[in-house]
Parts: sequence; structure tokens; C-alpha cells
Amino acid sequence: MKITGAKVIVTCPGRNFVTLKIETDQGISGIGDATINGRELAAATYLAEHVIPALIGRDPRQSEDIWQYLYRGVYWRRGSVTMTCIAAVDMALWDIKAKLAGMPLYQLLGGASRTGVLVYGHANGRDTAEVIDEIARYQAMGYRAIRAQSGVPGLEEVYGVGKGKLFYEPADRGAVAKEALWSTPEYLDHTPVLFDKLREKFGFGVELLHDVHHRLTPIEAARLGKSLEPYRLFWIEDPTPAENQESLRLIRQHTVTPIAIGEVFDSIHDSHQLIKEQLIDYIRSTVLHAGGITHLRRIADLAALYHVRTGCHGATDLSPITMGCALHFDLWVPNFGIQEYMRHSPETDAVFPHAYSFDTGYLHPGETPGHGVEIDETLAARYPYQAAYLPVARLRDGTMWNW
Ligand code: EZ4
Ligand code: CO
Repeated sequence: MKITGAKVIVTCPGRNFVTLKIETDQGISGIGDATINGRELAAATYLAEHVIPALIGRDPRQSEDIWQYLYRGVYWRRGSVTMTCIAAVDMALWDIKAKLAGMPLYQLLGGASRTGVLVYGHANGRDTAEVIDEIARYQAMGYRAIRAQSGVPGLEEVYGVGKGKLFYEPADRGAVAKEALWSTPEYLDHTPVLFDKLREKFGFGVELLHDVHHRLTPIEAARLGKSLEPYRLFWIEDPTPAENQESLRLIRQHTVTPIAIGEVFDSIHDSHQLIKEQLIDYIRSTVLHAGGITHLRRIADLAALYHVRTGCHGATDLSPITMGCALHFDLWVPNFGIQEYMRHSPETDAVFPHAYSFDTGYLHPGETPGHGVEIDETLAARYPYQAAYLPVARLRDGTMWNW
């Protein structure tokens, strides 16, 4: 069996997505996601110029050897663009392999370890009253786990709030990123008050989560974790930018609020120390930015040794192809924790018809052979690429901060 062709499809059904399609001499094709928010064309070029020529003629069933070829063989290891492009190839090859076997992808990984994949939704509002309404809305839809993000008095814009409720989208159209103001003291004062009100309103029967989005220093994160302990959060997400893995030791010494980190990580080396020292409870790496199913399963296996469970990233800038692959992975992986599920817009869902479905708080990848996600190329062609970027953050005095 041979790979006979491959192409990159860039489409913008509400937001940009980069898709790799691989074709074979047996008439079976597979697709993978290569979207990096704000760096879409870098991934598209990397695939078209540097990866596709090397794929032609290879046996698509040798997904491991192709992974190693694209990782070791490139000399320049790791990095988000490289690892995302490897992931796109890997997803497409697993799709082909599972279609060839006539099985849903999760069966090739080891079969279902659970009946459904627990997901969390993203409830956001400008103030506590709006957040309460949104949580009630998610609960009415059947969600059992909900991430609460609220505006902060004194700050015009914060991560996770605004631009549509059920379809949160952080990127703004335009050639240059928008700038937003960030101030930690207001946030740290406001967040425990928010969760106090949420628990008062909803009780402890719903899992509540919160994304800090890399905004804090370690000691600030420690204070936040400690102040949220009475509200028993499922986790706080990305409390600090965790390039410095050691800094999580400090947070751990001060709080038992569970910690999830890693949506921007691109390989096992980024979380190696976090996992081995049990400095986190959930690893957020997903199939897209961390080298595909082939690499994510290695991260999950390492994590399992240290009681760390998975909590895959699943925001709207990860295409339905990533969601499909993640759900096959989640249904199988023994140390599954939870899956993020930010709903895609109807335009996106129409371009990427998929077999996965939501029922009473759980997603299921479906039984279609392969990963169960397709791309409607005719429809995709109607939505050309539009430059869009995540905002950048500055402190009151103009200092650049982490968005
Ligand atoms: O801001 O994926 O948990 N989800 C997140 C996301 C990220 C986007 C960045 O592209 O933090 O909303
Ligand atoms: Co996040």
C-alpha cells in the first residue's frame, strides 16, 4: 500500500483551520488537523513544502516509522509548528489504518475503556450574574462539568469572556493582534468571590473548573489555589506559564486544588518533570499540538505511572478532526480524566461532518471506521483564509504580559 498524494486545505468557516488530506493507491484517504491559532500559514507551508514530498510512495500503515522519520529525520526537533504538522500526518495515517481495518479508531488503540467521554463546557459571562445564567444553560443541556470564566471589575477584557456565549472565540480578525489590559490584583480578589457565589447557587453536585490561562506567577497561583479550596474545583488550568517546570513545586507546597497544565506543550519533554514529580494532576496536551496519537499515548503512559490523568485541550481552534481523534483516544486511554469541549459553530460543523455526538455530559466518537470526521471540500473552498490573531496582554504600565 502506498501514499499517492497529499494536499493542504485552508478554510475559514468562522475561524481558520488547516487540514491535511492523504490519499492512497487503495482508494482510501485520511485527514488530519494542522491548525495553530494565528500561525496557520506557517503550518500549511511546512506541510506543503517540507512534508508532503517526503510522504509520497511511503506505506501509510507504517505510522510509527513515518512519525520517527518526521521527528528524528528533521534534525530540528520539537517546536509547535513541527509537532503540529507531524500530528496532522499521524491523525491522517491512523484514519487510513482504521478505515482499512473497517473499525473505529479506538478499537485499534485497545478498545473502549468506558462508555463515554466526560467533557467540560465553557460558561462565560461579563459578571457573576451572567456566569450563573450560562452555567444553568450548560446544565440544562446535560453538562456535568463546566468551566466558569468571568469578567473582572476594572478590566475591560479577560481570557475566556465575550464574543458569543456558546461559541467562544478568542481570535480577532485583522493583520495585527489586538492589545488587552491585564492586572493580577483585581483578578485574584475577584475569583474566589465568584466561586463562592457559584457554589452557593449550584451546590457541589456539578464539577466546576477554571482556566487561569498562564497569567500568574507561582506564588500568586499558590494563593489562588488556596483561596479556591473551599469551593472544591475539579482543577485550575494553566496557573503559570509552565516553561519552568520546577516552579510548580512552590504551588504544590501551598494548595490541594488540582492543577492541569500543558495545552501549549508540544512534546513529552515539556511535562516530563511535572509528571515525574507529581506536580500536576492532569496533563492537557492533545493530539494536535503534541505530535498526534502516536506521541500523546507515550505522554499518557508516562503520566499513568504517576497518577496523572489526561485532560485534553479542546478549544474551538482545534478542528473537529482533532476532536474526533481526541475522543477515540479518550475512550481508550486507561488514565482518562476529562476532555475539554468548546462547541464549534454550525458553519464549522458543516465543513467537517463528524460521527461524534454528545449525550448527557458525555461525548462518544461514534462507530464509523476511521476517526469519523470528514471534510466537505466544496464547502471549505467557500471560506477563504482570513488573518486573525489571539490578543496580546499588557500590564497597566505597558509591560508585555502572558495572554
Ligand atoms: O486560549 O486554544 O482551554 N482553552 C484555552 C483556549 C486557548 C486557545 C488558544 O488558541 O485556553 O481557549
Ligand atoms: Co486553557
